[in-house]
Formats: sequence, structure tokens, C-alpha cells
Amino acid sequence: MALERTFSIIKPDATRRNLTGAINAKFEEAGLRIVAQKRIHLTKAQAGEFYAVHAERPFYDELCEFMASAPIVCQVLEGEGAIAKNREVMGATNPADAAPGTIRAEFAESVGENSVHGSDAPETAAVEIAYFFSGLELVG
Ligand code: DAT
Ligand code: MG
Repeated sequence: MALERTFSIIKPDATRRNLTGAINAKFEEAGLRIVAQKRIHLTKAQAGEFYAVHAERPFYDELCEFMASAPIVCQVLEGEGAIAKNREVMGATNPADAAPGTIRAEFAESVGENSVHGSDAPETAAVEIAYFFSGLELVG
């Protein structure tokens, strides 16, 4: 499997509860290296742009409000098969369905406030990394 990079967000519900370190430990234990990381506070409009693919979904407005409700930690994770590995460590979108030991099973509060975002494919990973980071900020 190839060395890959994926984009990750530690969401407002998790930064609010001081879970950044605990979540990063899960990534590192799984062999994912944090090659870029920054804490930012999105506006609702910026959250809306990031989640534009969900604009027609009934939960879109709530999702944008939530993503702008507190700081987030944006990250680039690197490793063998990093995109799939990160999705595995995150667990299912709804924490009620997430496998034991996953980030969402342990930390997520609800399907909407589910602690982490992770890219779902190489194309979205490339777009999402470029949206938040310049090449100079990626330190492998
Ligand atoms: P994922 O974050 O697992 O990739 P997704 O891309 O389908 O899931 O949805 C993006 C985010 O939107 C998700 O992390 C939380 C929110 N969301 C998804 N389904 C939802 C629902 N049924 N009710 C409320 N929020 C939802
Ligand atoms: Mg998604």
C-alpha cells in the first residue's frame, strides 16, 4: 500500500472538551503521523464552503452552525493507506454504530457532533488539504 495523506478535523465538540490530545493519541497509535496541524475558528460561511457537498441535506444549517461554534484543529495525517486507516480509527458517522475503541465510539456526542472529520477519497483529501494548508506547512 502506498504512503498517503489525508485531511482531518478535530471538531468543536472535541476541542471544547479538551480532547485534542486524546484524539491525536488514537491517530498516532494507529500509525498515522501528524504532518501538519493548526487550530482555527471558522466563520459559518467558511464552514458552509467546506461542507458545500452537503448543502441540500436537511442538517446542513445545523452542521455549519456547529462547525463555527468553537475552534477546530485542522490536520494532515500521513501513513500507509492513510485515508482508509483514518476512517477506520474514526468509526461510523453515527457514534451509535461506531465500532468499540474508535474515536467516535469513545468521544462523539451525537451523529451531528461527532468529534472528527476525515477525507473519504484521494480526490477529496487533495482538495481539503489544499483548502487549509500551503505546501510549506506540510512537514513530513
Ligand atoms: P462523515 O463525517 O462520516 O464523512 P458525512 O460526510 O455523511 O459523514 O456527513 C458529514 C457530517 O454531517 C457528519 O460528520 C455529521 C453531519 N451529519 C451527517 N449525517 C447527519 C444526520 N443524519 N444528522 C445530523 N448531522 C449529520
Ligand atoms: Mg464525509
